[in-house]
This record gives sequence, structure tokens and C-alpha cells, in this order.
Amino acid sequence: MNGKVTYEIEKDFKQAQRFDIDAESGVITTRGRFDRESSRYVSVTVIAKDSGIRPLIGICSFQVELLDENDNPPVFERTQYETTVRQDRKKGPVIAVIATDADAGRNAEIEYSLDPSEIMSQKLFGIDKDTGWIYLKESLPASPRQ
Ligand SMILES: [Ca+2]
Ligand SMILES: [Ca+2]
Repeated sequence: MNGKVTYEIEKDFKQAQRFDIDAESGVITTRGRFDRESSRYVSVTVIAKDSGIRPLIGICSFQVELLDENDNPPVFERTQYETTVRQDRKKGPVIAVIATDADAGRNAEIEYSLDPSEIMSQKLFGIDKDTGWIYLKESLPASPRQ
């Protein structure tokens, strides 16, 4: 009967409680949810033990890379940006707004746009969808001389 093998997860690893293993089949299942943004890799060590009177063990470790889920929205560096524009300002860049996203790959790609309900600012300003630079679309009309 020395050939019968049982499996267990090495308990000393802090991530051990995140997995279950079937003692007979060795099939590993996950417990609960994982968050890629808190740790991208999770490692587990499995011990296989034979049924000898003095059991012999084998150890293997593996690392799991967590794939990303889009669970973080973009966040602006500031909640409010303020700048001034001179009344004789020519068209061109005014201010850059920057947002970041904690996810990975496409889930972290950001496209900027102006709120379409703000008609007045849509008329005067545009935004570069990739860089977040807000620019004046046209030079401001010269103020009438008194
Ligand atoms: Ca994520
Ligand atoms: Ca995201």
C-alpha cells in the first residue's frame, strides 16, 4: 500500500488558506476571490505523501499569475482643476488633466472626453482623448475697444 499518495497544501505559506486540495485526487481549488491589484502572483506549495510506515514526501511549488478583471475606474489626480485664460488668448493647449487606472492592459486604458451636456464649454474647448490636454478651439474674439 506504499503506493497510495495523499496530498496536502503546505500550511506555512501565507497564501495556503486561499486554496483547498483534494487529499486523494490532488485537485486544487480556490477559495474566495483574488485581487490582482493587491498581489499579481500567488504561490502554493503542495506536499505529496506516500503510505509507507515511514512516509516519504515529495514537494512541489507553483505560482499562479492572476489575470486582470476591470474592477477599477479611472481616478483623476485631482477632483478639481483650475486655470485662467487671458481674454486675448490664441487657440491651443490650456491645461492637462491626468487620470490613472489601477487595472492592467486594456482595462487601464483611458480615453478623455468633455461632458457633452456642458454646451458652452464644448463650444470653446476640446480635449485630446489620449493625453487629457484641454485646448482652446479658437482664439478668443478680441474684446471691443472702448
Ligand atoms: Ca483589476
Ligand atoms: Ca479599469
